[in-house]
Amino acid sequence: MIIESAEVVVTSPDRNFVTLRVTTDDGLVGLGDATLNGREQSVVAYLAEHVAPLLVGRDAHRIEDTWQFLYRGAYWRRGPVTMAAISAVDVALWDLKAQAAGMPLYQLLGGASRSGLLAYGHASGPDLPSLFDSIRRLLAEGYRAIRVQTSVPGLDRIYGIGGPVAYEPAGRVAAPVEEDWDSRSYLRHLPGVFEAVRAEFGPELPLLHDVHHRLTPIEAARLGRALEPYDLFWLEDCTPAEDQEALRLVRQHTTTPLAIGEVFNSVYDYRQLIADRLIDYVRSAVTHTGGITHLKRILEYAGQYGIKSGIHGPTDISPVGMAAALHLGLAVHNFGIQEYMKHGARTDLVFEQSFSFTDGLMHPGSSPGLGVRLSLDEAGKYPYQTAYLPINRLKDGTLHDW
Ligand code: KDG
Ligand code: MG
Repeated sequence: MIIESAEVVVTSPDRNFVTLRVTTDDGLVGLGDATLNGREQSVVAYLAEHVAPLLVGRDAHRIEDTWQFLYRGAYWRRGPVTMAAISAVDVALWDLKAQAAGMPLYQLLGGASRSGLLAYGHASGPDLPSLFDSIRRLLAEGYRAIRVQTSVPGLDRIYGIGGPVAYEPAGRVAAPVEEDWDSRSYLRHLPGVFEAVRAEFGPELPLLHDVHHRLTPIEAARLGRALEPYDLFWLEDCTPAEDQEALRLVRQHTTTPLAIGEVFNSVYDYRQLIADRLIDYVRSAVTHTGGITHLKRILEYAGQYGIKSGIHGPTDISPVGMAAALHLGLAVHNFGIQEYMKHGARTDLVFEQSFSFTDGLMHPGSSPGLGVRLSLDEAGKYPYQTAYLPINRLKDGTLHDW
């Protein structure tokens, strides 16, 4: 199974996606998701200029060797752009190998460890009535676990809050939108929101919350403790993720489970967090952490410490990346939960998918490989559009984590 071509396809049906399309001499096509939200073109260039020419003529079966070749061979190891590019190659090769074997990919990863993957959806609203409506809509769609985000009185625009429909992380804008932040207002407001949600929806529903890296360690510790009565499934990204030591301080003060890692791209980002049991869930995306090969290693390492998966799955993970997450999640022993934000109708026409969402559980399907096909005709209708994630400023204009 020799690689004949590796082509990068950029399309923007409902948002930007970058897909690597690897074709072999036996006529198989493997797909990998290389989308890096708001920095898409950097991965396009990395793949097209530096990686695709090296893939042509290689044996597509040699997944581990290709991974090491791209990781070690670059000299400049790790980093989001490099690791997103390696992820795309890795997932495309797994897709090809499983297609060649005539099996859904999870079979090559050890087979199914469960019959379905518990998925959580995103509820949000500017006030309690609209937040409750958003939660009810997700429950009606079948979700059995819900992330709860809400506006904060006194702050005009904050990240991750949708209107009647789900929010989209990046705007199609020429420059980042500036949003507002004030940690004291947020810390005062949030516990009351969870108290109201528990009072309305009862004690059983798993509830999650994402802080988006916005608190100092001691503020995060205080929040974790204040939310303990509401029994969160997890508190995500409570402090800036690059500071692993910060989680130790949070951990000393609260038993609220902690999740982190959507901005990580290597096992080295997790080493202290896992070995010292400072977190409960690994939030990496297959698409940003070196693909199935590397995220599987991270999860196996985490599993030794009782830490589970919580693979990243917002809309900037394409259906290709989502399928990869589902195959891996179905196979690993220490699955925790899968994030699932549905894509728009145009995206579903560009990417034909075999994965399903039924009664709150996801399944990658039984098609050979990843089970996703890319329609070049549909993709060609939607050229790249400049898009950026927002930035966050305090009231005095200081740039803040978001
Ligand atoms: O690209 C950034 C988004 O994927 C991210 O902000 C979404 O925090 C997020 C989440 O947990 O899904
Ligand atoms: Mg997050």
